[in-house]
Amino acid sequence: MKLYYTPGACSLADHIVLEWIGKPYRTQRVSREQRKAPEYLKINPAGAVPALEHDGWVLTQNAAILDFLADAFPETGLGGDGTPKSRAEVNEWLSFVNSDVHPAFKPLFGATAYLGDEAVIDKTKADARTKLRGFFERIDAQLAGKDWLTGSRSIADPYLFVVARWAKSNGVDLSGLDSIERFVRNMEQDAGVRKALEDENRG
Ligand SMILES: N[C@@H](CCC(=O)N[C@@H](CS)C(=O)NCC(=O)O)C(=O)O
Repeated sequence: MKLYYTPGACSLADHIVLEWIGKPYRTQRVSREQRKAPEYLKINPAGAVPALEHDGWVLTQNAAILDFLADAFPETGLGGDGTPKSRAEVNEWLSFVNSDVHPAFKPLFGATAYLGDEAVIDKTKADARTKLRGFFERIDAQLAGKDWLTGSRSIADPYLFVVARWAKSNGVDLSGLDSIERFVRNMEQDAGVRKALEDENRG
């Protein structure tokens, strides 16, 4: 398996999951510029990471890749305990992070620059931070008394780790959200997380 990633991007979630699975895999770093180059557009026409290559097959879309990894290695328990209910709960939180929380960062990552008016752009950023605070409050409530989003380690957790890091580096107020702070601290101590971060920092 080969993961195409950009350091610190949402592909870090897949990188951590590959570490947790513990089977051989390779990575290829893709810079912001390389993501839009013809060579990479053949891998992912969206010009985005992550992409996963496996036996000559290319899979894109983060949720699909994480689901694939969980289903291909059920012994890891990363897709739940094998019951439909548990699988659905994992997907519930994965979907929340992938399709609600992740896109809410877009104004903070420059998606509203086309507006060309600093005051209006700042307003879209402030609105994004408010919206994200609300999302993280829901996540904090879910994590109360738990180490993992669904109670046991799953593919949703490393994605949460990624967006919590983005929140910290983009001025989203996480004050008082103690369960998220604890979750991030625990993840930072995790051997697989540390290995993935070291690999991405090294390049
Ligand atoms: N819907 C895609 C979005 C992936 C995405 O937004 N990736 C970001 C990095 S976190 C990226 O590569 N953005 C570059 C771009 O979309 O131009 C997925 O879930 O895989």
